[in-house]
Formats: sequence, structure tokens, C-alpha cells
Amino acid sequence: MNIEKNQIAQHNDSLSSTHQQRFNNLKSEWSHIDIEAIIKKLVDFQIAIPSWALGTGGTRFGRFATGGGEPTNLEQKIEDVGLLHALNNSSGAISLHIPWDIPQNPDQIKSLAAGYGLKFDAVNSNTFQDQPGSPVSYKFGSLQHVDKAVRKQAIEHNIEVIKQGVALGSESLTVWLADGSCFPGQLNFRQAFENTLSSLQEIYAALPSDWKMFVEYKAYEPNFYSTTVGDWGQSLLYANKLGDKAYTLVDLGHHLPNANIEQIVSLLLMEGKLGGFHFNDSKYGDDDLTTGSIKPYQLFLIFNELVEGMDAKGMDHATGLGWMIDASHNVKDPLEDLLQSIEAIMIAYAQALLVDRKALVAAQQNNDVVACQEILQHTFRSDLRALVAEARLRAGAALSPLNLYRSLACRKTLIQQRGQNTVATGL
Ligand SMILES: [Mn+2]
Repeated sequence: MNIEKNQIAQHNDSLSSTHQQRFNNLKSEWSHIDIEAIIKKLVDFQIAIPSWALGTGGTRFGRFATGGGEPTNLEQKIEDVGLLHALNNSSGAISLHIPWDIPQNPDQIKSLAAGYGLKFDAVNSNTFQDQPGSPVSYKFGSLQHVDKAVRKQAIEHNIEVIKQGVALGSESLTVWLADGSCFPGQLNFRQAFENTLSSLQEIYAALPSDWKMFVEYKAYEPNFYSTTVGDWGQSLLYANKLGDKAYTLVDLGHHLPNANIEQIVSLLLMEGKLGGFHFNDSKYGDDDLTTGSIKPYQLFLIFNELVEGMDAKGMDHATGLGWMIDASHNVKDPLEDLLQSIEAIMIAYAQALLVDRKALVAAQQNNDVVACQEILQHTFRSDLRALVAEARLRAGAALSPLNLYRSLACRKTLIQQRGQNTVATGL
């Protein structure tokens, strides 16, 4: 379904006076800050939506239908991301997963996406599942496999994904490997690393000159004893050995409990090796919950390091890194969940932009630990929702995307158009 401009305008009109009051209060509270410059950064900031997050997710115990009207093909997935982008103007890209989303006619898909103002973010390969009819199996790994024929199949798949991405105007490949082992002794760690590295080198050689390769790490699952790209150190080893076009990708849920992710992103940025970011939230493991739903302070602290580190390198916040949501929605309407995630990301970004950097540096130099904490928590505890809403308003999007989505009964329309029992490809 499409949302018309007049529907957004009508919604914004109905909230206008309350919003203006809140925004004016905020402006006077932050009158020492160039608020227009902050709004411009918020308008420019875009977070890619993965094609696999538009349907209901499941766990290994099962999958429950939550709403109906799920997209059943790539065109409908693009339509859903277009709907999100119309509502919030912050979801201007889609990230495809091959082979779940192989475009039959790339030019047609490209122009469909462009019609919604969407670009194609990183393309994602899949060597964590066997596809029907595959001659060899990934049961014991893909790029790390002891059998050269399995490695070859996985390498060729990744090169095929690059070709699909080139046709769509994508500029990066994300490689996440399920490779690892479930039991001690199952793998020779060094051989698994070396096989993986030489396989990645073959894929790297097929990258177009203006492309990036993101090497995503994950501490455990589906393998439970070792993972061959298990943490940021291992990812950085691969990225450094591969070359300038290879970067580490940080997924918030892919760490052991209590890892200091803000420190990880700071050091990766320092090394010029942070390439992309996957947002989600978790309480225990890779829970893939709505971003900001469990640990909003951690999200802010990460953004604080991202902004500080990118500014130190003179990087453009909007284009310097690949930003994407990587979550799964078991009990919520996927589109509502994504709207909540984007809102949380934009608020954390806004909070990070408002940190008084000069005062923080001075407090750090004076070892004034109390002041350091006060400076960070001052912005974290400030309500910046009106600032984020103002950025949306300026960009022609909705002051309250979730409320508009609900009042227009978008899910009901999608069910009418697509049916109740549709199932999207994905996790
Ligand atoms: Mn991820």
C-alpha cells in the first residue's frame, strides 16, 4: 500500500500545536547549540531495512503467525520498506539476502525501489543453510570446510551475490558465516582460519573496485563450541589480511554478555576498519529484539563513540558506515517493530550529537569522573523526541509514524491486498 502525501499532512496538522510547543521548549533549552545543523544530520541519516525482517520471525521452537499480509515476493518487500520510509524518512535503503530475494529483473526492481526513494544497501550471502539441490552440504561449515568442493561452492555463491548486487547498484557484500564447531576436537582452529581466509581472498578478488566487504562476527550459534569468525579480533584479523576494501561489521547481538561494544566500535573506527553496523537489542544472547527496547543507555553510549570517532576521522555520519537493522519479530507486527527500532536509533543518534564534546574532553583531562558522567547522562536523560519528530516533519514524513501506521490501519490493508496466511521468506 502507498501512503499519500495528504494523509501525512493531515496527520501532521492534527499534532502540530502540541509538537510546536514541545519543539520550542527543546529549542530554548538547547539554545547554545546549532539545532538546525543537528536537524540536517537527522534528516540525512538513513538506516537500511533487511528484506528478511519484514515477515514474522521464529525461534527454533516454532513460528507463530502474528498479523498476516506478509510480503511474499521482492516487490512486496520493497513496497513495505517504501511504506516505512514514507512514514519516517529514515529507512531509505533495503538490504537483500540471496538466495531468498533473487531479482528476476534487476532493472525493474531498481526502478521500483527508486520510486519509493530507496537504495540498495549491502547484499548478504547465505552459506548457513543448504539450498534444495545443492551438490554439497554446509553441515560442517562453508568457507572453512575441510573439503575443497564445499569451499568452492560457497565461494562461487558469494561471487554470484556480488553480481546480483552490482546489477542493483549495491556497493557492499556482508559475509556472515555460521562456520565453527559444536564440540572440542572437531576442528583444527588454525586450519579452519586459514581455509576461511583463503576462501575470503577469492571472494575479495571478485569485488568491484568501489565495493566494500563486511566481515561480520558472532560469538556462538548455530555452532556452540567455536565460531570461526567469533569476535571483533578475529574479524579484524581477516579484514587486515584481506586489504583496504575489507572491514569489520558489528552486530549488537553477536557478543558475549556484557561485552563493552562502545569500546569495540571506538577502536575499530580508530583503525579505519569499522565498516557496518547491525542494530537490534538483547537481554541474554542474540535475541534480535527491537533496538533500544532493553538497553537504551548502551545504545546511546555506542552512538556517542560512533559520532566522536567518525568526527575524529572527518567521516560523513550518513554515508561513512553501513547502517542496518538486523532483528527478528516473533510477537509484534514486523513493520511496527521496525518503526520502533528506527525511532530508538534516531533518538540515540540525536543524543550523541548533543553531547558537549568540549566539556567532556576538559573533564577527561582533569580526571573529573563525576563531570564526565554528568555530561553524558545530561543528554541521555533529555527528551529529544520532538527534535527527531521535527526532522521528520521537515523531510515530509509523519510526526508520529507509529500512530499514523495504526490510524490508517496499514496492516489491515496489507492483509486485504495479500491475504491472511502469507509467509515471507527469511528467518
Ligand atoms: Mn547481523
